[in-house]
Amino acid sequence: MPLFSPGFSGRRRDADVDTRLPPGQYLTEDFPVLSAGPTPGVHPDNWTFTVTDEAGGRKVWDWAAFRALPQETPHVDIHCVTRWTKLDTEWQGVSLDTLLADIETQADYALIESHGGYTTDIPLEDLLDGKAWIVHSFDGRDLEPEHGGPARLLVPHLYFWKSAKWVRGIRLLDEDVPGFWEAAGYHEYGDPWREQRYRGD
Ligand SMILES: Nc1nc2c(c(=O)[nH]1)N[C@H]1C(S)=C(S)[C@@H](COP(=O)(O)O)O[C@H]1N2
Ligand SMILES: [Mo]
Repeated sequence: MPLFSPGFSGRRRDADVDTRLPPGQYLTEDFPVLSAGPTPGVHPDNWTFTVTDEAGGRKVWDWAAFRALPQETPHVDIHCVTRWTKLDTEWQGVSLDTLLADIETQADYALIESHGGYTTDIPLEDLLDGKAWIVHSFDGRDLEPEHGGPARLLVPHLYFWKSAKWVRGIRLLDEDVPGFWEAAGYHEYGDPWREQRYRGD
C-alpha cells in the first residue's frame, strides 16, 4: 500500500481550501470581470499615479517612474462580495509601503480614485505593512484592461471591490469619505472573514 494514497492527499487539499474560504464564499477557477461601467482606455503613456496628502501636497509618478520602483510579487487569495473566491492569484507591482514611504501624513483614511470615476475608501493602516500594492501584472502578463490595466490597487484582505481598477491616485484624508459602493450601502470596511458585505453587517 502506498504511504500516501491519492485520497489522503485529496482530503488534505480540501481541508486547506476550507480554511482559506471565507464564510458564504464559493471557489472559482475563472477570473470573472466585475465593472460598474465601461472599461476606460488608459494607455501607460497617459497614466500617472498621484498621492495627495491631507494638506493638499502632491506626489506624482509617471509610468516609467512607477515601473522603476522596487517590485514585489504578491501571491494571494481574492474574495468578491458576489461570493466568488479565487485562490493563489499571482500579481506583480509596487507595495503601498514603497509609494507612501516619503509622504508626511497624519491622515487616518484613504480615498482611492480611478479613471472613470470609481472610488473606494480604506483606512490608511490597511494599505500599509505589506497589505496592499499597485499591480500592473497578473499571472506573469500585463494586466488586461478589463481587470484594471494598466494598473490597479490590490488589497486582498478586504472584499475585492476595494481593489480599484484603473487606479489614478490616492487621497489621504482626516475623515472617512464613502466611495462608490460604500455610498450605495456596502460595508465601509469589508472584511470577508467577518462577512462585512453591507452597511451594518
Ligand atoms: N474602477 C473600478 N474598480 C473596480 C470595480 C469597478 O467597477 N471599477 N469593481 C470592483 C469590484 S466589485 C470587484 S469584485 C473587482 C473585480 O475585479 P475583476 O474585474 O478584475 O475581477 O474590481 C473592483 N474594482
Ligand atoms: Mo465585487
